[in-house]
Amino acid sequence: KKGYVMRKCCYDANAKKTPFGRRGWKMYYCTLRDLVLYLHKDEHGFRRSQLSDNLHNAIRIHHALATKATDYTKKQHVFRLQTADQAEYLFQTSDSKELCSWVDTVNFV
Ligand code: I3P
Repeated sequence: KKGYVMRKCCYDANAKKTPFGRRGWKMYYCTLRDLVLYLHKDEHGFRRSQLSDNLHNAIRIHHALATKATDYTKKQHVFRLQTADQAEYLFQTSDSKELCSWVDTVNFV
């Protein structure tokens, strides 16, 4: 699965609160491949010239959990992703269908 999403970092690994200044929303082209969510600035992230940003923005989703973020009311169609290493992110998708699709894909991959 792939597509544009907005992402906000809430907690870094080991449940360490993401520092102020790195908690903003940012748009990424998100690709789920081999149990890794790759976040690229556009669709061309797997080109050789852009491969280095793969490493910085890859989220391993083995033993991760995605849930609809019904408690987050500032934006619509948002899900929360909790990873095995206790990081936490919010992702905003384009509509309710995309929201379900991302949540199911992450949880049942
Ligand atoms: C964050 C940015 C986020 C905001 C977050 C800010 O600032 O304004 O949009 O989250 O609030 O810290 P920065 O870009 O400097 O990191 P919301 O959109 O959810 O309000 P937070 O600290 O309450 O998470």
